[in-house]
Amino acid sequence: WRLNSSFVGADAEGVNPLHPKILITGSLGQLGTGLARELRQKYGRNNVIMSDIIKPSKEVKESGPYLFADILEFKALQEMIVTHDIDWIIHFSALLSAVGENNVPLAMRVNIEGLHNVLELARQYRLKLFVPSTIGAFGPDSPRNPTPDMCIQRPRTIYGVSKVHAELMGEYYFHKYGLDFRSLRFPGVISADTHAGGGTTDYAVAIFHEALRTGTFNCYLRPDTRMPMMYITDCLKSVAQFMEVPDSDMKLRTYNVTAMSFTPEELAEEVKKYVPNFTITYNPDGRQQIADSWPEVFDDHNARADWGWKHEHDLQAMCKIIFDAITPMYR
Ligand code: AKB
Repeated sequence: WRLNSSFVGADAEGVNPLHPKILITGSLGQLGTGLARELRQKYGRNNVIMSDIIKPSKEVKESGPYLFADILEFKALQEMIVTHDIDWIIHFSALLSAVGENNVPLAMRVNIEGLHNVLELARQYRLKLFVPSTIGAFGPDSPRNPTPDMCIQRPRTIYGVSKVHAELMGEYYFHKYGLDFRSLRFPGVISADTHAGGGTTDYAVAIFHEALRTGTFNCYLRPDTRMPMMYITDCLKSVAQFMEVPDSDMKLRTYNVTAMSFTPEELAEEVKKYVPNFTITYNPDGRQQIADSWPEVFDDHNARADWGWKHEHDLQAMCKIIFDAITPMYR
């Protein structure tokens, strides 16, 4: 990434606070399509541009603007920001925990170099920047139950290290340059219609379709592995809400948010209510070690107190919504 000093001081005059123009990077991952839908409802279809390096489906193409954007190409991103008059970046491009461990050099490029590019562009063009963080930003030395916003963060995955780096860099840019950097630390996010892809919490996404398709599920974690989780609708709502929080209400730039905590065993019990003959087996692999270093219960009381964060779905409500939605697909 390169600094282009001629743009330092460029400002975002003319930003319409009611209709900001938003660029979502890595938008074909688990969260991008849903967030684009939510933000387009609020700010207008053409004000939210989805981007990624993969070919979009017909539905994505028809839903609103979509552009090719490689997070590693500074100039191309710069051109996109100028041409499309971008006010906010939602930076979703990242390799998740398990897949990152399998390709550390790529994770460093995407998660660290990519972040440097958007940080610098956000500074130069005075954009509001959201970068998700994660329970993976904590490690074996952090308190695990509960894990507060402020505590030791010494993660042991490249994903976690890159997210701590993002938190620190974003906060540094906020203090040094006044960049409007915002970050939420998400737990495992559970969705039924989008794939997670490469995470440690993904068993809780895969289990629903597997249960209906085969009646069984082979879990890569031990039955008692407790991790914080959240239904995707709550997650997307937290981002949309957080982007609008006035500066004066934000005591932190990076907040924990969560909804529930459960183990594979507890989730399997819930699944059995909808798939009575369901059976689960446990074959822990390398992801167990990652999960064992992560929070079991997340403390998000600061988000609740400072800007009114409130989840809607607990384990029971989430399972009902998911099974109601996907069971007809298997009849
Ligand atoms: C992962 O498991 O890597 C992600 C996360 C918790 O950030 N879902």
